[in-house]
Amino acid sequence: MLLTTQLLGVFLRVLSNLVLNELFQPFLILKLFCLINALLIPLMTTNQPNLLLKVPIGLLQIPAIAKNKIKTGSRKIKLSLVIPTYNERENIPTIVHKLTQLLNDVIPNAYELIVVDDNSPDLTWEVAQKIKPEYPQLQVMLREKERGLSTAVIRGWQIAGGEILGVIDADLQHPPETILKLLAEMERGADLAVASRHIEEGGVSEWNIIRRLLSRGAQVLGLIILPGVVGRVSDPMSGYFMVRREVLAGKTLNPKGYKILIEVLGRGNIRCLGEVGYVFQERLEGKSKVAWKQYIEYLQHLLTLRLAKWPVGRFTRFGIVGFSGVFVDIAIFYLLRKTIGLGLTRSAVLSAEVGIINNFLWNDLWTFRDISRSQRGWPKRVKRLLKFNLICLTALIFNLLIVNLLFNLFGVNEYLAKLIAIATVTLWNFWINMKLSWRVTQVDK
Ligand SMILES: Nc1nc2c(ncn2[C@@H]2O[C@H](COP(=O)(O)OP(=O)(O)O)[C@@H](O)[C@H]2O)c(=O)[nH]1
Ligand SMILES: [Mg+2]
Repeated sequence: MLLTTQLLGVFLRVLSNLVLNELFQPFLILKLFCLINALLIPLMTTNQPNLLLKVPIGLLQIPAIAKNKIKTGSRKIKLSLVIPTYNERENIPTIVHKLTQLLNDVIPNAYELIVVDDNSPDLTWEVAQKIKPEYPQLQVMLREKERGLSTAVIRGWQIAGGEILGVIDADLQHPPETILKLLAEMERGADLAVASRHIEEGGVSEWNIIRRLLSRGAQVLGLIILPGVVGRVSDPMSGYFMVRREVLAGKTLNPKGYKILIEVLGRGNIRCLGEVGYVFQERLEGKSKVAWKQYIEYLQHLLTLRLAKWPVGRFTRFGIVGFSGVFVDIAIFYLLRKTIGLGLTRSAVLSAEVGIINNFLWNDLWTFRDISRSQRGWPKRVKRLLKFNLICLTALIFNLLIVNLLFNLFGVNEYLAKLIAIATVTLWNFWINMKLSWRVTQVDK
């Protein structure tokens, strides 16, 4: 396509030159020479074996249609496998060799290996460049301005030509043979195929108890903060997987640290999942780059994804409605006490109930209107009101418990204790009501 446009451009320019030539005959040959050069030089350079891939800049977004079709010409790429590297000069020739052997058997010419190196001090990228003539499927990207495993993988995917995007560590801790099983899962229709240490045929080689605990601890933490994401696969910490381009296309990714799979699970439209077992091998060459920083980044990453999934608009409306309820409650309390002269407890109970009904109506008409509209009819509305009432009652009990606990047991200032209780109870109220009173699964079809 680009070639056609370029040729058309040249044709038009030549044509205009010919017209101009009527006036400037002596320059024609020189101009033609320059134009042919302008066309040929970029074509020649993209075919140069020692050319590094251009590092994409800007947002971490995967295009829906592969951008590097020019490079690969008519060759259709099925799999683009990124190999992120940092100080892996001893490992890179072996992993490239093994992967090439395996993939040449099943999808010759229909795959590419993309090494993304973050300017390793041991010059891994240079080693990869040197072996390129032996491996026509190999390409190398050298990043000098960015650092980090997850972003390296995405930068590689951004320029990839395949419909399936994959990642594998360079250090041979991910057995290359498993790549074929992953590919088979994708060919069976999976949107995401993950190599897992925690299913049959999976495991870790010689991990000590601390390392096992840290790995499992990270998984449990993920399950607490992001159950709907982390709980979808048995090994959410895996860095060895394949994903279909279309499930990520157009999404803005924002991973921190090492756990790219969590980002893919959290932001991708993944319906069909496949898992294959593998044993995480010991490193023979080079060193792991994992440090405490990666654990902090992991926690940050989980929280960022949690926030991105939080229904901010709905929660804001719920908060505003809750605030309006306070005024209704106080106004009714005042009326009952001053004008009717009702007793304190009765006034408090009645006014609280009016406040609850006020909140219910606004939430039903505004906060959750999309859901209540599809669950019409008074019986359903009354059911929602009863649930809402019940949840508010549990919230009141919680409120009392928290204030007492903070004030009496931990000696927290009573107003601060009350504020903490209100914040906690509002969150609880919102969440439980969303899950029970205005449940999306009850929507009438
Ligand atoms: N491009 C890039 N690759 C990295 C970075 N950190 C680690 N890697 C690569 O990611 C893979 C896994 O890293 P490693 O330190 O072995 O993690 P571990 O196996 O969990 O200990 C290896 O291929 C590393 O070379 C980084 O900052 N940038
Ligand atoms: Mg490793």
